Amino acid sequence: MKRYLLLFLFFCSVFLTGCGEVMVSENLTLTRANAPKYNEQYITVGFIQTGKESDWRDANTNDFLNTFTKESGFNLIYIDGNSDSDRQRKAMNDLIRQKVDYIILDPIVEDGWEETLERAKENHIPVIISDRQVKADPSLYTCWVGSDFYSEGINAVIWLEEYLEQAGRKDDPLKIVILEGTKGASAAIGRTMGLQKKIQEHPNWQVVAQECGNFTQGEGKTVMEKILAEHDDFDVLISENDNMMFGAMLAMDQNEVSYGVGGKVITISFDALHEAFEKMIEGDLMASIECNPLIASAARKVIQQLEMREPVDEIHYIEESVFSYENAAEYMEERKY
Ligand code: GZL
Repeated sequence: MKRYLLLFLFFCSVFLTGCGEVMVSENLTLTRANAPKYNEQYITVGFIQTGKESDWRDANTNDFLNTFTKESGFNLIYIDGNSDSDRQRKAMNDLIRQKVDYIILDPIVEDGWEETLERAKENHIPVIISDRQVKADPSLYTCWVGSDFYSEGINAVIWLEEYLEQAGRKDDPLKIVILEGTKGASAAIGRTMGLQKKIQEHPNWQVVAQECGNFTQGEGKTVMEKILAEHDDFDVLISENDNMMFGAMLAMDQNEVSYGVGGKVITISFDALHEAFEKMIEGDLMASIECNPLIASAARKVIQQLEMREPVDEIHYIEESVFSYENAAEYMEERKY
């Protein structure tokens, strides 16, 4: 009973300001009746991040660090997975041994999580999957919070179809290059499936190269240099995140391949970072499909529901849009990452 009274007081004293910051009145911090084994005052959350592979990832990490604060009643243990799945699994086992209250996992790749998730369940530690997904029995984790990657891929091609229609090029044959994200990552799997589903609706469109750039700018440049050595004539470049596109642009500059508005190659990427907005306003990038990294408040809401013993949905999609060189300037000011 004390637990609910304390949580009730917490919610009464807590109000949302601005984009979701949570202010707690000075004289009350979140205190729990049967508090975890250490740090009596706070809900202890272990957050296992993929790494630092992209600007999107940095924005996602910062969002968690700024959301799960001591002021809002949380003790956050942040773990950088360093782009290494084995390191992520080891970290999860450590958090289980520490008997944290909750684990939030952003899995680099979908495979290899059954055993660790089973161990968390055996130790009664709820696991929230954030951003990327796992290939595991859904009963082993509480829920998933993230983006609909398949729809992102579909929406990229819908934008391309609309652009070509307006340009009077609806029936043009097209040669398409695709830079894929990390192999096995649900963001890459979903986007690629969505892209392929829509591209195959156009018999005169051909994917002439499809290479993995691992979501990083450096590999985007390296892979694009290799593609340019083999293909000097293609019409569309679709990159599964902005950072790989930025690297590919450097490679196209070095090879004097024109791109963007008025250029030879139509450029489309995913994430919609601040730098992508700058490049869309310049006309170098023609469209970026938003993938919203600001997921932490949705994950915190799930934990607060669990604390109140409320039912929790299994899937939580984050709202997202499509931006282009035509509307980037209009939205630039309000962007948060
Ligand atoms: C998508 C996320 C992807 C981003 C990349 O939700 O997992 O990983 O699109 C990031 O920028 O590296």
